[in-house]
Amino acid sequence: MNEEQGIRFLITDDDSGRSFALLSLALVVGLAFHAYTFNVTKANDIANKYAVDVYSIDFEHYDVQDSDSLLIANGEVDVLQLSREIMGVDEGSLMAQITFDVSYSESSGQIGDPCDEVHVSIAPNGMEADWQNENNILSDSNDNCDPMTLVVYVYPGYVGESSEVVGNSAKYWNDVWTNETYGSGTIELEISVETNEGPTSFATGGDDNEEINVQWTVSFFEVEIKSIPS
Ligand SMILES: [Ca+2]
Ligand SMILES: [Ca+2]
Repeated sequence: MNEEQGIRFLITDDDSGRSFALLSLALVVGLAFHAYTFNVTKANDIANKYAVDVYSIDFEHYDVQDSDSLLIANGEVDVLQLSREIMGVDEGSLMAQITFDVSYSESSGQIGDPCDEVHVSIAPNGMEADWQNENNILSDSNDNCDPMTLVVYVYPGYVGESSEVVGNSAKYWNDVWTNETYGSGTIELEISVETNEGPTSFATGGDDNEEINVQWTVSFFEVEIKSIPS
């Protein structure tokens, strides 16, 4: 007896009224069970599907700092290079930002010798950095001995503030914040000097160079990513 025959048998049974009622009851119970299992098991599936993990992202930052002094002749250009290797930091160090503080004063020692003109610039290449960042300061010039500061943001999106993120995996967020590519390569600071001679320069051999001091500060960070229990 197949299912169809079974149903027909029940319906066409002598006591068809009661059998039909039993069949209807069976169908109702079956549907109710189906609805129950759907609602309970599917609700869990749906909840799991849309449950999102929350992660805390914490940064710790440290600076590496040093300075150089360059004597640059009139009309000459000198280049200061900086890289992880030159700084002596680990290849995997995560670099956030580089700052060059450039300062000078007339170093000829001649009375009345005015400040020279100094131009500093960073070419947006050589190092993998956030060159499109609008807060970068890539060039400046002065002829009044005022200090100048150039800044390059290296790791895109890094502001150094702890945050909580929703979704994805711990590995995903770890990959986002441990990309060692940023900061790889060598950054070059170009410095050029045009001297302005003083009134007594002709008698003392002239003002044919300038001493430029560059202090560089490189900010690095470490990241810790933790899953926040829901
Ligand atoms: Ca001068
Ligand atoms: Ca000078």
